Amino acid sequence: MPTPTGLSDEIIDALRKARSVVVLTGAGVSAESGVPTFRGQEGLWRNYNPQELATPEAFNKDPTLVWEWYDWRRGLIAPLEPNPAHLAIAELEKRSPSFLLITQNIDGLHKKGGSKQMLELHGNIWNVRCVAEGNVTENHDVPLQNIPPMCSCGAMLRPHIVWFGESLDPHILHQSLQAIEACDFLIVAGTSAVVQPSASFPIMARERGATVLEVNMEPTPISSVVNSSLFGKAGELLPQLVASLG
Ligand code: BJW
Repeated sequence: MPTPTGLSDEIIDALRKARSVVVLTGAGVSAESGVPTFRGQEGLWRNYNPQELATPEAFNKDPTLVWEWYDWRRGLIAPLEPNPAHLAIAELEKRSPSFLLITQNIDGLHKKGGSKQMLELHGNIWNVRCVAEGNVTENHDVPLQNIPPMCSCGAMLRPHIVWFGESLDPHILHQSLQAIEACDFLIVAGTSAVVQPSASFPIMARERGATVLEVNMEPTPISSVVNSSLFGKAGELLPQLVASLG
């Protein structure tokens, strides 16, 4: 397998020697599996901008509309399989003395691809939460039997997903920050790096002295911060990167 163009021996060596590796992923890592990216054109549903639907205000105003959007997305995602990017990340986990995957993705494909040490920063599309009691359960119905789905207590269920303006799970955020502060190599793959707080993770890791490598189709706001950027498909570059470790 060829070494990715633009990847220096120094970066490969730093990854080989790293004691603690963190990978931060975004929607671009699932794009080659067929999951529409959040900000790409193919993610549009009935001409709604996802940023208008992924808010507590949108859900409070029209839970049926928001659930119809999620029902559509669950139907899209259900038959999809992990791609070589997911598999390369799972392989890197096996080779690293200490490893954490922090994903912004809600599609569950990393787990399907074999990743184990993993935090889902923005939740999971297959989990639902009771709006009254707050308890989280798995729901794999495709399509949903009722929209909106209801809890046995009589209250409505909502997707267990972090929407704009909502706080991340403090425990997951704390664990993520600890790993970012302790890592010596961070790979940031397939994210536009505009959503906080995860957009700050590469900056924090750089400030702590970690080597930061970006993998994306195009430059992002963090391209000027990282040690190196590889531009191309994550499903091609990440397997090449892992293979180059020998
Ligand atoms: C490929 C590829 C291939 C394609 N190979 N690459 C500080 C300043 C300003 C604002 C804020 C701030 N702190 C908080 C905020 C507000 C807000 C925020 O960040 N807004 C910004 C947009 C400005 N953040 C929040 O509200 C967060 N909450 C929070 O911080 O609470 C405290 C607080 C609140 C308010 C104010 C201050 C503090 C919560 C954020 C939750 C985000 N949730 C979402 C929606 C989930 C719903 C759902 O999906 O159903 O999560 S937003 C959406 O963006 C989704 C994603 O996980 C997330 C990141 O997107 P991602 O993954 O980067 O995808 P894309 O589509 O943007 O990019 C894809 C990339 O892949 C592109 O770069 C392509 O080039 C690339 N690509 N194919 C490699 N094959």
